[in-house]
Amino acid sequence: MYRIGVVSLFAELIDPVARHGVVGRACERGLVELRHESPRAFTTDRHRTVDDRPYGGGPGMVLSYEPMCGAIGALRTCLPKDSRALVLSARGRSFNGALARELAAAPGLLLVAGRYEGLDERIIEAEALEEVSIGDYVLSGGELAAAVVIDAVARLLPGVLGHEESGERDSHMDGLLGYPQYTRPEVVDGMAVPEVLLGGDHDRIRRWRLKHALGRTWRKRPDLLEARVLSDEERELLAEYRLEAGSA
Ligand code: 9WO
Repeated sequence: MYRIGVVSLFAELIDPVARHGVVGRACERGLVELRHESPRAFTTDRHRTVDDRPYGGGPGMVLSYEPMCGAIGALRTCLPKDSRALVLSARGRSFNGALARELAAAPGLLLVAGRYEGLDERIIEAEALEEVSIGDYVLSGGELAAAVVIDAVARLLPGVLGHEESGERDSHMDGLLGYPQYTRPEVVDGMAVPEVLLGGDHDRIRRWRLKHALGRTWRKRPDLLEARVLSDEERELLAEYRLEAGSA
């Protein structure tokens, strides 16, 4: 079982991740366990205070050390040793497929989602949290970023994606953008499904899908192609795509 612990102020943004779709089914099947702790549960004052004004002045509030470290410590007791511990932050390491695979290979995962102006820096130091960003923008909090990481990592865990859900994706299409998908009706508003997909020639369909995955990647994310060694077949299919697109 892959154990995930999340510290945040808003469980209502995290819990739904464990109730729906691929992650929900993985939790039901006991492949993934998702636990949440709020720093509010680790406050000692009457008002259950979790934040305070920043030293040095400035706008907003900062999440305080003791409640956050209390929540982190409580989750660490439920997580395997050597679990990765991340704080979701716009200034962090970019989250991508490689990092998702690294996290999926760990024994467990602790995610800390901040709010307001952020966490007291000593939390990050004392808990040796790795800062991770899902993109160059500022959100209202780290919870939605945590949900993204949970979903991307859970899909990579053994047994989570069934054969049909993985769509029999050929592993060699990994690292490429997806190919076009179609479903019924065969013709709608004068637009027909490509005839190759209507037949039963599986190798012809595979080649068509690979060609369009390569072509789309070339158009929209050429950087992904640069990072990839193309097979002879892939080079030939991409050349064919570019010829048809008039950009050879
Ligand atoms: C709040 C704020 C208020 C007034 C002026 C500037 C301000 N900056 C912030 C801010 O950055 N708050 C962060 C909210 C504190 C940490 C949690 N939050 C967060 C995480 N926003 N965006 C992310 C995030 C996480 C992962 N990947 C991209 C963005």
